[in-house]
Amino acid sequence: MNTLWAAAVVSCLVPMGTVWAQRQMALGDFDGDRRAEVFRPDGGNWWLASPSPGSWSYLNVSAATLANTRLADMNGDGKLDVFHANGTDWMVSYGGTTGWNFLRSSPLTVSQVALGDFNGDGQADVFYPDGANWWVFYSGSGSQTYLNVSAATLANTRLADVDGDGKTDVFHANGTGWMVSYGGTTGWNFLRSSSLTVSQVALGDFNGDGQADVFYPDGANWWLFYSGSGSQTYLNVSAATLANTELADVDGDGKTDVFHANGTGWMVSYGGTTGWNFLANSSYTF
Ligand SMILES: [Ca+2]
Ligand SMILES: [Ca+2]
Ligand SMILES: [Ca+2]
Ligand SMILES: [Ca+2]
Repeated sequence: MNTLWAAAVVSCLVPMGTVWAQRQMALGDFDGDRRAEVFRPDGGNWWLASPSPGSWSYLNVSAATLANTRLADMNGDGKLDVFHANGTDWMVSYGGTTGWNFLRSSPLTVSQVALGDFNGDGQADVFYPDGANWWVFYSGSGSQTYLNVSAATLANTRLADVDGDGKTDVFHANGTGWMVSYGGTTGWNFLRSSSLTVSQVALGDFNGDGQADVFYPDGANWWLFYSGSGSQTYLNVSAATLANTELADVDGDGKTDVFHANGTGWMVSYGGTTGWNFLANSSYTF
């Protein structure tokens, strides 16, 4: 597996849905050094900061915000790109530094789609579940292609590489169990019984084996379900929740870290197992 782009794709796909849309900043690897940067659109410009020391650098001029963009590696160069849907067209800014490049016309907005690499070519594809079937637009520019028949939507799924083959899988929680469709093309494969829904968990590769694990912060402790099928395993003691954290590889070792912003500073728990490591003084939060 090409871990470079896989890490980039995974790191940006974890946060989805309304929480993501309301966020003011997001983490991802924009320069291809495997370490995540902090991306912040302010409605007029895009800004980028290393988690430490956290000082902002100008990236681009654009009114696009997290509400109408998604971060993914669209051209497979190992650097995150900014995907944008305006209601009539899809477009991309490579590395967040170029102007808009046209991908295709589409009335679909970012709230209706999610990005993942379903064919494993390193380029993120656009996933669109319409309530009856799943569709994919390869590399964001391809024609609408049938992927599978399923009523599962973005509200009860998450995209991640659960089996570590380099292709994005569809993780699904229905209130009683977790299941996965490998590459989005297979039927449901049972992972484990769980009452936890996708809004309570986030996916990341905490042990660096290439398989996404399920992270569950309950307000007092962090728990992990390795590869989505393992037993509930204690990870750390922390009151930090999904609302004030984001999963990203901050130090570039291939293992997902927990980045936390508390209103006065940024900190990180490496692999989710260490105590907080101070990164920067910053009032910027999610
Ligand atoms: Ca980086
Ligand atoms: Ca790229
Ligand atoms: Ca692809
Ligand atoms: Ca996979």
